[in-house]
Amino acid sequence: MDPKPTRSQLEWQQSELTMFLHFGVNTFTNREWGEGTEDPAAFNPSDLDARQWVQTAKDAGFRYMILTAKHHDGFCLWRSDWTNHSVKSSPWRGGKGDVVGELAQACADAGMKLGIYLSPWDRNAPTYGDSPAYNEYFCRQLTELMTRYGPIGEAWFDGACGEGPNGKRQEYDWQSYYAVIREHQPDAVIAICGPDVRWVGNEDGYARETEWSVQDANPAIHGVGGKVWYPAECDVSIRPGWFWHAHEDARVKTLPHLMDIYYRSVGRNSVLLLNVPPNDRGLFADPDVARLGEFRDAIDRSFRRDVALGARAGARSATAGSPAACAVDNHPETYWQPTPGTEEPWIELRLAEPVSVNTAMTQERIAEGQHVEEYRIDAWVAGAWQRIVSGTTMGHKKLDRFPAVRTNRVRLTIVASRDTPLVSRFSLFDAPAFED
Ligand code: FUL
Repeated sequence: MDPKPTRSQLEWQQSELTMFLHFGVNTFTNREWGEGTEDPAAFNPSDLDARQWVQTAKDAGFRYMILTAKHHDGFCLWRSDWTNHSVKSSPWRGGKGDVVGELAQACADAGMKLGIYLSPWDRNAPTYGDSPAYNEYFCRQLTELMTRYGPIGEAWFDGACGEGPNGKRQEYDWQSYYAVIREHQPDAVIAICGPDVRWVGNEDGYARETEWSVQDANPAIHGVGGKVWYPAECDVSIRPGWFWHAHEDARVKTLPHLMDIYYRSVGRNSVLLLNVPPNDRGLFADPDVARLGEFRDAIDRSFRRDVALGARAGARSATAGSPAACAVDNHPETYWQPTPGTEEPWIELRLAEPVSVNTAMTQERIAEGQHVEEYRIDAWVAGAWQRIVSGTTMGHKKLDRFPAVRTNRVRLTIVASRDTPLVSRFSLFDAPAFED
């Protein structure tokens, strides 16, 4: 079997950049994990404007925004019918406010996809630890979130639980949670403790050098064995903490750090989920907004000029209708396909004149699966081939940085592949360096 993405997984992977918003009582109590005993009156942002969040995210090129509708402390940012531990009991908007609703509206107006983080671990719910009763509570809350706010693009289930060995033990009924989402939001991807999107395994924003979207199924999550399409998501905060803290206004990650994260997440076949926490006014703080602007500008400057675009392209072998030129034509739908069975197929680009390059972008047509296991890139320098990249997986997007070379001939060789490789893009750039 050759697993392929669903339409929703494909759209999600192609979006590349997702924004995370950690916001709630912790924003006002200066904590990372609330205890569940906080007074809802603590939640009182003075100038909350979800349109500012969405506009900032959109300007920076993000396509999804995931809000912590409920974090571990159990406080709900929407008007749940099943608890009073929510915005209903806060002075914000006179107890009439709904943060999820305001964000949903701002997203709908801007063409942004909305995602929901709903923490399974709940330190406030009295039923937590009484497994069936809490599972029912969780499903009811999930149903509200999946039915009241229009289309939901992603549901995010955190695996964290800090109860410890003597704490409450809750058996989550994951399959019933998934059923609620599939029923009401069949196009949503279910992430982390979910079957559609996999946690990359760290909170630094870094994927591995070799990152397969094809994985062994987890029977508890997928209900089946064998291989499944299960792409990685890299979550990381723009600040040290997930929630806003005034003293971290001066500790927003530097541009070089963010660019390193970009290359090692988006550039390694993963989606980057970057957390930007609104402050106690209910706005993104100025340093974060400024950094996001620089981040967008840096990405644009890096990938503005693809020197391979439209280059004369030849191939060791190609199937009819899928010549090498399809990898350099700027059409994501077309691809170079070698004749099946060709050993170490390659494409070679001839540029009009020698240029300096230091970055390569390669992409597979993942709608048909992920196949490339090993590849290399060589450049013709001073009369000989010089190895500039040795890579493993490609997937949706692979970015490789290397010491600059001046060349007018570059060759991409697929050394090993699980099936016939379909290369939709081979691009070369002279990207600026970003260093602290
Ligand atoms: C973790 C949580 O415990 C953190 O507070 C944060 O929400 C992060 C994204 O996931 O598991």
